[in-house]
Amino acid sequence: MNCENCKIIKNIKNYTKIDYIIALVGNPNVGKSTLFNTLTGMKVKVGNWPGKTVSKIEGYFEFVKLQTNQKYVFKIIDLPGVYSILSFTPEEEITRNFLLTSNYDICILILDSTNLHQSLVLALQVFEITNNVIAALNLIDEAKRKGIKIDISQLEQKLKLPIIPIIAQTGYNIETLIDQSLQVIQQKIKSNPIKYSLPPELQNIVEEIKIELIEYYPELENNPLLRWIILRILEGDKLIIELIKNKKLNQIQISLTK
Ligand SMILES: Nc1nc2c(ncn2[C@@H]2O[C@H](COP(=O)(O)OP(=O)(O)OP(=O)(O)O)[C@@H](O)[C@H]2O)c(=O)[nH]1
Ligand SMILES: [Mg+2]
Repeated sequence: MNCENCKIIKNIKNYTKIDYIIALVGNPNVGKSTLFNTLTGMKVKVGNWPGKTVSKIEGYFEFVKLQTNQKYVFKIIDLPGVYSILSFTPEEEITRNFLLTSNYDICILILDSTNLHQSLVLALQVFEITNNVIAALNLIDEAKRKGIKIDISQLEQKLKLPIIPIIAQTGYNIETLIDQSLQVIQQKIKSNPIKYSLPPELQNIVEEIKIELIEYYPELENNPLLRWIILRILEGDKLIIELIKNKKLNQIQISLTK
């Protein structure tokens, strides 16, 4: 899977068009800004506090496939670190609203090798709203130091998406990460991440609400996010409820259907 013939060019200035947009998503402190800086050559603050990213930051880089001399300009967006996208904190709101309403070609989900459990809580929530996703397993140097071993191919089979081990700090394997992202964007590799199943009691409630909701809002019937929308209504999610009431749910990019 290595991409020896791929090159990343940072600090690009004279580009005429952007080919693809990447959104970086992950828990706080997993190395999103470090990866962003390694790819773009920018110097966004990294570290836990006070370097914490609380707004979205944009940068650019070029990806070149040396054998064919194909070149692609990428825009990359460093989103605030979040533990969930249920939209309770300002950071969660920025990240969640970006994933729902903005235009991006792929979401790179940064997983922390040293705290995989916490990373996967967020991952399952991201998989609910987009299929255009690839995972970067970061901090593999730290995991190795701590004696943590991760069976990547088993994790890939379980989550049903490509997972690329990287070290954002040194740039190890980042060409492969971008090459694989490109292949997912161009649909040469399929990413169809798992969706969690609901307990039967909750599933029944969702089905009941679905019938009533469609009666009032028939346009929702074939919306691939319908289950997710109903779960958000049950939680009292203000943004979603407002969008439904004002019949503005079409503002949400339904990237599950892309
Ligand atoms: N050893 C090691 N350290 C890393 C790696 N990637 C990032 N770090 C370090 O991890 C810390 C957090 O990195 P950031 O890039 O600020 O993390 P972030 O995900 O942007 O954090 P928030 O903006 O708070 O969400 C920094 O001290 C980085 O230097 C890596 O691959 N290996
Ligand atoms: Mg950051």
